[in-house]
Amino acid sequence: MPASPRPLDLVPHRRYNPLLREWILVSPQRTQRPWQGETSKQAVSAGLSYDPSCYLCPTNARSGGVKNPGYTSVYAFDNDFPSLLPVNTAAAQDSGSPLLVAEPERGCSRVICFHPDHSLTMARMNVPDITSVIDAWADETATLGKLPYVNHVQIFENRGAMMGSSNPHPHCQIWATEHVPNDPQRELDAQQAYQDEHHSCLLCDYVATEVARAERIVVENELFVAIVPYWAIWPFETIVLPKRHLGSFTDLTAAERTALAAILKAVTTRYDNLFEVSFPYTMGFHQRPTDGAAHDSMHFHAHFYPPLLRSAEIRKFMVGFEMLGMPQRDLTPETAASRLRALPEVHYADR
Ligand code: H2U
Ligand code: ZN
Repeated sequence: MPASPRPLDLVPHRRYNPLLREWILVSPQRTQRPWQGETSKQAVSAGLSYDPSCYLCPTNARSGGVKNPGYTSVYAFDNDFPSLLPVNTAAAQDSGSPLLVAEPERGCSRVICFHPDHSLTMARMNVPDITSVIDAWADETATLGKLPYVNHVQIFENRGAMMGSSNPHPHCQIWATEHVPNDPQRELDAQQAYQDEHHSCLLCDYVATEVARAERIVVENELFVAIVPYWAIWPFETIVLPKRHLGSFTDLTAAERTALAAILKAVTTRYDNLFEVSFPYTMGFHQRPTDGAAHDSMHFHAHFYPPLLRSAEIRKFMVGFEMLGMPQRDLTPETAASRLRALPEVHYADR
C-alpha cells in the first residue's frame, strides 16, 4: 500500500529557487529532535567608541598611510587594496584553446564607514543614522554607475570575523564592475523570463504570496517586508523586499529610505537576539545594472546570508553534498521564520 503523503516539515523534499532557477534539498526530519534552545550568551562588553588601532576610526591612519578625516557621519573612500582597477591593460589574449578563456575586467572598489562610533553595528544604530547610510548607498550607486567602465554596482557588508570581516568598525564594501557578476545576472535572467511568461514581476508576485500566507514573514512595515524565503539555503537567511516595484537605490523615495532603514534595524536586532550575540552575516543588495538599459523586470532587494545554526559557535557549513551536489538545509524556512518573528524587537543589550 503506498504511504500516505506527509507534511513537508516531516519528510525530505526539494524546493525550487525561482530567482536562481535551481533546486535545494530540505531534510527537516533531521531536526525532529527537540530544540535545545542554546543561546551561548556572551557578556556584552561596553565596546570602545574609538579604537586608536582601528584603520577605519576617524582621524586614524589607514594601512596605506592615508589619514581618515575626523568624520561625523558616513565616510566613503577608495579601497586602498582594490580588487578592480579603472584602467586595465590586460590584453584579451588568444590562448589558442576554447577551454582557456580570459578577458580584462575594469571597475573600482570603495569602503563605506557607516558611523564614526567603532562600537556600533546596524542593530545598534538608530534609524536616522542607518538612513544616512542608505543615502550614501544611493549616491555611490549613481556616481559609480555613471562611470563609462561600470555596469553594475554591488554593495555588501561582511559582518563578524566568522564571515571574513577584517574589522569590527561598522562598514561595508562596494565593488563596481564592468560586467554584471554571475548571481545578479542569473537573477536578472530569471526575472526577465518570469516577466515574459507571466506578464508580471516575479518578486512583486512573491511578496503578495508571502504577505497573504504570513508564515515566512519575519517583520514588515508599510513599505518593506523581510521574509525567510521558501527556498532559503542558510538556516536564518532572509530576503528584504520593497512592496512597490522598484529597481535600484536611486529609485527609493525619502519615505522608502526610512522604511528600509527601519527594516534593516529590525532584522539585525532579531538576528542578535536569537543567540544573544552579535550575529555574523554577509548581506548585500541586488539592483538594476547601470549599463543604461531599462531592466524593468528587476525588483530591488537585499539578501542576508547568516551562517549560524544552533548557537553562537555552531554554524552551517557549505561542504560535502553542498559543494558537490546542491544546497541543503535541515531546519525548515517556516521554523526559522517563526523563531525570528517571536524574538523581541528590542536589542538584548538594551533590555
Ligand atoms: P572587509 O572587512 O569586508 O574585509 O572590508 C574592509 C576593506 O577595507 C577591505 O577590502 C579595506 C580592505 O582592503 N582597507 C582599506 O582600504 N584600507 C585600510 O587601511 C585597511 C583595509
Ligand atoms: Zn574603528
